[in-house]
Amino acid sequence: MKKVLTIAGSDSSGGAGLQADLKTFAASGVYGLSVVTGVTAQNTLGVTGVHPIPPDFVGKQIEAVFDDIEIDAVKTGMLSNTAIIQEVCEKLARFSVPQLVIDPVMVATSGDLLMDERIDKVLWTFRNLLIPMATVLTPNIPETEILTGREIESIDDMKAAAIDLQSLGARNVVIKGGHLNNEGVVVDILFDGNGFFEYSDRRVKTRNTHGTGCTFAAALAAGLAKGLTVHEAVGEAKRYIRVALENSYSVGRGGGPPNHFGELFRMAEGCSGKGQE
Ligand code: PXL
Repeated sequence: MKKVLTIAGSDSSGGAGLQADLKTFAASGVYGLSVVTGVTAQNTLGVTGVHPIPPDFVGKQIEAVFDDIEIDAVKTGMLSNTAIIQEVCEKLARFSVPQLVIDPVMVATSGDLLMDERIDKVLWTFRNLLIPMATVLTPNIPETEILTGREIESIDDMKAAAIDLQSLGARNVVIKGGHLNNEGVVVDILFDGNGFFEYSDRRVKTRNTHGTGCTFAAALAAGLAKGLTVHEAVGEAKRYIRVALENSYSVGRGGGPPNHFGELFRMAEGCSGKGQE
């Protein structure tokens, strides 16, 4: 069985972060491992606290995993400050990681900041240490705007930003277009350094989108671990997230998670089959 490690934060509401990653790995038929970078106190209404793990203990977890277990792919999520990012980069450089998906998480779906440092202070480390290690970098539009300083209002803007990000050293860049206001359609783009692929899909109408970014990146890492090409793994991750959104359900009073086992549990209680409004 392929083994995929997430290096991410805990979401107490279970829809995002490492909980989303581990559920996605299980649903994708790979063995999931987790290195915890921080703990969030949150529910479907918002984040009430972020408690980063001391960087050396993040490093200790990574060492413990790699000293014993052969890992086929790694996915990173919430890395809340410069010291944690530096520690993760240092350790990942030491152990050889065949496939590395970097989800440059900074802000939760609820709009709450997931860092305990100002974003402008961690930007250098993100751009110069972390991004150059990526097999695939998976920013959404707000993250792309922060990372590139560009305003993104069109697919052409997304493509220009993808070229910028790829020139920082990421081998492939997927920019997720969900935040762009395209009537009923979501277009994601992949730039592999040579050319662009566009993935166009109808928008699933649901407010249960908490953790979709984590889930997409985790599905992508699982696909790469299983030997899919980047292009195939992006397509497969998009299909997975669509089914998860179509079968999502509300677990609290705010936006719920996608249904990570959407394919298995289409009949889940409270599940409309089309994603709840
Ligand atoms: O979706 C971004 C994200 C990443 N990691 C953690 C989160 C969230 C969003 O809520 O809680 C731990």
